[in-house]
This record gives sequence, C-alpha cells and structure tokens, in this order.
Amino acid sequence: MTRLEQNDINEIATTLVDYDEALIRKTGCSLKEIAAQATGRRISELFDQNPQIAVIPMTCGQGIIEGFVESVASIITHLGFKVTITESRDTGGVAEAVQSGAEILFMADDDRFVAVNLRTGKVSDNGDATGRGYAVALEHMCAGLQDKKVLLIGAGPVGNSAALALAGCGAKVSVYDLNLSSSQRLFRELEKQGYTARLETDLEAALVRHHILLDACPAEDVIMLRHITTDMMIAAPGIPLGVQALGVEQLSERLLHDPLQIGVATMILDVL
Ligand code: 2YC
Repeated sequence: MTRLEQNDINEIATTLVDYDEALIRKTGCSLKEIAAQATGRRISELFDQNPQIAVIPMTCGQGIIEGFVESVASIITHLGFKVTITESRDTGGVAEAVQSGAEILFMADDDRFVAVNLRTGKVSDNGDATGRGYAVALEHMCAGLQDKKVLLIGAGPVGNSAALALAGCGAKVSVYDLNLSSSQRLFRELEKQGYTARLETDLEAALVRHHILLDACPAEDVIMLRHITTDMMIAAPGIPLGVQALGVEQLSERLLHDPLQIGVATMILDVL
C-alpha cells in the first residue's frame, strides 16, 4: 500500500474548486456527482443529511502525515458537510469524537484508511471506494464503457474494486499485475461473477492493444509517451502516477489522477 507524502497532498485544500472544475471538464460530472454514482446515492437525498463528522489523526506505525487530516477534512467540507479534526490523536481522538456527538469518523493507520458510521455500523475502505469512484469517472470520460476494452493495471485493493465496477458498466476488462497470481485471482473473480475478462501477462503488448486504461498500480513510468495514442483515456488512482511526465502533457484532459479527492468523496457518501 502506498503511503502518501506531504508533497502529494499539500495543495489539495487550496485547489479543490479548480480541481472540481477540471473534473467537470474531463468527465462532465462534479466530485459529488461522481461519488453519488459510485455509491448509488441520489444527490437530492443528500441535502438534508447533516451528520457530525470527525477526522482523527493517528500516530501509529509511521505516524502522522503532515496535512493528511486537513486534506481529508477539506474534501468533506468541499462536498458541503460539517467536519471537525479532533484535538487529540489515536484513542483519545476517538473518545473526543464520540463524546462530541460525531456520527461518522475518518481515520487512517499505515494499512487502512476508513470511514465508519457509528449509528449504522457502515464502514467504507479507501481502497474499495477509490476503485469504484475512478471506474465511474472513467466511464464518463469515455461516454460509456459498454463492450469497450479496458486495461486494468494493478490488482490490489483499488484495482480489484475498479475492475468489478468497470465490468459492471459493461466493459471488457483485461487484467494485468506484476504478480501473476494477483491478476489470476482477479481474473477468476470476474469470471465467477459472470463477466468476460482477459488475463494479460505482457504489459507492453497490453498497452499497445488497449486505449482505455485504469492504472491502479503504485509505480512510476509504467505508461510511457510511446504508448499514448490520440484517443487514449487514462484514469490513474495509483500513487505515484504511473504515466511518464511527457505523457501527462500529451494526455492533458484525457488523464484523471488525484491522491485523495475521489476516494474520500466516495467514502463519505458510502457511509452517510
Ligand atoms: O496523519 C495520519 O493520521 C496518518 N496516520 C495517515 C496515514 C495514511 C497512510 N495511508 C496512505 O497514505 C494511503 C493513502 C493513499 C490513502 C490510503 N492509504
């Protein structure tokens, strides 16, 4: 699991309006609309939802990431919800949040980043939520994915969730992972759920054969300038970004990548 660094997230809070405008240019949908679709919620039903939300800094493992809880809180605020960051950390932060009447808690250690609804018991995991949110965004970027080939790179928590969501949109999903057993496991899961899938073992060949990509792997320079065609569409939740810098320029609005926004927005609507 990739661990964010401060410089991955230090601009989030101050650029959310521009981010959302760019998202609308790329997908035709706002962050809230993408998250609503990824969670099967109707925007109209969300207006009267006003739960008390708390974000709790966690010092365990490799500890606090400077700006992490602030970035999470800013995304929740951008979506129109009230949120506080607890003064205390860890267990003290959980106690403070519960005693202040918080209904929804956000917290992350080095292995899991979750949103929990104390009232309903609902839990949303960042990896699963990010995969669904990015699949919805890619579907809009491509004006629908019915019967279109999509290459899913990276069969981790985000990639597994994205692959199932993409197949659910009617896409013909090809799965590649550096670790063959991971891609085989995801391939079998797709088949078990009744989808036609394809297992890719040669990434170079797969990148030539696919023009719609969902890059959920935590590696740089996986998608190079030479792979990029004029009709290529890439949704890339993976951190660091897998597209070579020269390719990012070439793709411009045909590339979607963010470190937290789509995942956090989907998490909050998951547990509302
Ligand atoms: O500041 C804090 O509370 C830290 N305990 C937060 C640690 C988050 C570690 N996880 C990650 O960086 C990645 C993110 C991409 C989102 C999910 N895991």
